[in-house]
Amino acid sequence: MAKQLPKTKAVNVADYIVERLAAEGIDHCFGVAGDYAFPICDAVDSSAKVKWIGCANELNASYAADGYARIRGAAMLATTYGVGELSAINGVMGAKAERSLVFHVAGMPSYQHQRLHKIAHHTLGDGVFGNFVELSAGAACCHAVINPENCVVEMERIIAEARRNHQPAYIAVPSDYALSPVVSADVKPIVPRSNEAALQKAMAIIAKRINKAKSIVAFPAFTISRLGLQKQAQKAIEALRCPFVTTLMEKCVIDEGHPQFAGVYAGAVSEPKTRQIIEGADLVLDLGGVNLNDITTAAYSGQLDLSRFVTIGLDDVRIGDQVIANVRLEDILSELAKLKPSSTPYKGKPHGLAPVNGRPSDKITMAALYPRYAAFLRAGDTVVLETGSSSLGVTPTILPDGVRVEAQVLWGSIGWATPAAFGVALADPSRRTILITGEGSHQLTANDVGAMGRFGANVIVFVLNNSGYLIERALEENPNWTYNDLAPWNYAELPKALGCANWYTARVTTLGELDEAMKAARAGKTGAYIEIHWRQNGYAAGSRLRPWST
Ligand SMILES: Cc1ncc(C[n+]2csc(CCOP(=O)(O)OP(=O)(O)O)c2C)c(N)n1
Ligand SMILES: [Mg+2]
Repeated sequence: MAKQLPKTKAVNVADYIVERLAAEGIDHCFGVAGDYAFPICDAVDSSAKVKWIGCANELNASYAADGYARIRGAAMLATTYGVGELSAINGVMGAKAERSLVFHVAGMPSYQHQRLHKIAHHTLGDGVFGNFVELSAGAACCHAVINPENCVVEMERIIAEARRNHQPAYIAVPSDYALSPVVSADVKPIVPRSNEAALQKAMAIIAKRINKAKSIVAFPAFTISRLGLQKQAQKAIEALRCPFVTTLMEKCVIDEGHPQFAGVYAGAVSEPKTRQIIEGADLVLDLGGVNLNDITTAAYSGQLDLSRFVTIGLDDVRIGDQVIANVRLEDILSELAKLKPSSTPYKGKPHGLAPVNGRPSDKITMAALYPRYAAFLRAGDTVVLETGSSSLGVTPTILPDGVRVEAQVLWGSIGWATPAAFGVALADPSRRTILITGEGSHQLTANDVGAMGRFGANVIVFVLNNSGYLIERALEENPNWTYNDLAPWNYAELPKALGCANWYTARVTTLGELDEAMKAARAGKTGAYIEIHWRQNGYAAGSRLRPWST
């Protein structure tokens, strides 16, 4: 259905922007208010379509918007000039790295004051007003400084460009222009589409490569879930009948119980069979542009031959040195789904869940914790994983079908997962959101557990309290550097202090207590917060030791 643009008659710029973003399927706006942004905040607060979600700070708001965008396809973030938008840059830049579409709307000082070079608060006191636009624009794939005349046209341009790249867009709005009536313009929404001839050309080359290949493997990328193309990717892979392999960034993008699933590829630390399937394949069909970074390849180990790749990006297809532009990933997937190769479908060995082990009186070990997470999770859950030992431990664990996983593997900014889980929970309340975080990461952004309570986001939070930055201790020759220590918070008391009414909370040290707490958390209708206490007697140093797996 064609998108309806908002009516422009007697509408001010701020209202128009909010209405236009609502038409992109956005019904929440994460942010922190500020005077330059008041017109934007007012427009959201008075909108029947978009709800204001005040966060504790702009960094949290940007992470929450990223989480929301991953589920809904796009999100809105509102900040004030300089002090607000700069605090959000890490989160917006992470969204850019990880291809999550956040519309970052920032209120600027008025055009009047800009024109007169006034010395104003939240500036460097130099009468210059372009300093921060450049910085915030650097965290986006496109940007616009809005005025009443360009508003309608510029909004279409940046929405189309942000959709094409699936990355953030930055929209700066001077506070007086925000309140001026928008000037109408005759434009239509631009929907990114494949060029038909380019699509046919790309498909002919791909089909030829498929027919020639003795062995094919599909490599669905994280972008598949960012764009909401999981079903289309699965259909394509089923039509291809080949095995598929994922990296840590695509954990559970298609169910791990799928018969064609051939395991998680992580360079030299992959299962030998998984490694052989992908490294030995004649043709690797990269669906969406996999990110072969140091984390996903376990420090660039393994031997992937990139000359055997056909890479289907969001907007182009690359085969060796040949690039075919203007071809959309979703169109290639639906073309692939029509193929009928003659081979029998690949059928891997079933990947079952690890058995739950240990006695109720036993202290919690990581070897006993991960199978418990897997047993706890069920279809319809979305798990948000934080960077640190937890994500390294959970990602190799097979999880049940129907579980969705979100992690920030490439950008890896600790503190991301707590607000991201909040955004994920608001984006789809029909699913249960589970946050798994280390306590060190949690300390960066834990204040927005309060926002979870305030806005009824019933997240189940697991905080692993292991006395500091365990992952860093493991990477260091000296595990006892004091910079890996933390203030010893009473984590399980946070929800109460942060105003989360009736949340279930527990602090557990034995497996029996953990099992009880998991049961109670699952049964509850409110949020839940479980602090898992884990201690090791002395820390083993050296990256070859993996304390998170014992
Ligand atoms: C914003 C940011 N600052 C610093 C780091 C470096 N860093 C990576 S993991 C980590 C420690 C995580 O500790 P915790 O959350 O307690 O997890 P653990 O490994 O102890 O389970 C740090 C400081 C980072 N990735 N991001
Ligand atoms: Mg820790």
